[in-house]
Amino acid sequence: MAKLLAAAYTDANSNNKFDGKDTLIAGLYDTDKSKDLSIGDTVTFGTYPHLDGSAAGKFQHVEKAVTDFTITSEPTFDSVSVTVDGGRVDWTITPTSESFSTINTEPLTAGFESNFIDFLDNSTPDHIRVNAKTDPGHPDTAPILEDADPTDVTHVGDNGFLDIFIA
Ligand SMILES: [Ca+2]
Ligand SMILES: [Ca+2]
Ligand SMILES: [Ca+2]
Ligand SMILES: [Ca+2]
Repeated sequence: MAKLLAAAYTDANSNNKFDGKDTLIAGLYDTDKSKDLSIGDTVTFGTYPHLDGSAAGKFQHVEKAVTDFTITSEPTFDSVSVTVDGGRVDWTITPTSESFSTINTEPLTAGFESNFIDFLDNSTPDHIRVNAKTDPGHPDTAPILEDADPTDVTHVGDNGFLDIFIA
């Protein structure tokens, strides 16, 4: 099994670790076994959640090869961004948020295909956006627009609908 380099997942068993009980949103795997992120690695798409962590839909593309990438590793911004056919996929951790995005880069339809943000500091309500783009992940649902209720005490801090792992 190729090494996992980054993952966005729903932490179904609430242990803050990606394991067999969890649901993969999208993972980045060291397919060429170079031991680091390189051209030739692979994005594996999975399913995406609602804000309450329940299943919302599925990315219809299963895998995409990495054709370019950017790694940013700073104390306040830890991010992996890869280019695949039809767009870009980003995993990001900051001291105040975790986020995952799939971004369509076709000239006529450019923009977020999906965007999931878990704010850890309660500065902004957690939110999910899924749009009807067909790349890079190809969501199988109608567009989704969910914002956590700022008064909902179950939606403060680090929530399990989205956790980000960066190796
Ligand atoms: Ca887990
Ligand atoms: Ca590699
Ligand atoms: Ca949160
Ligand atoms: Ca989280």
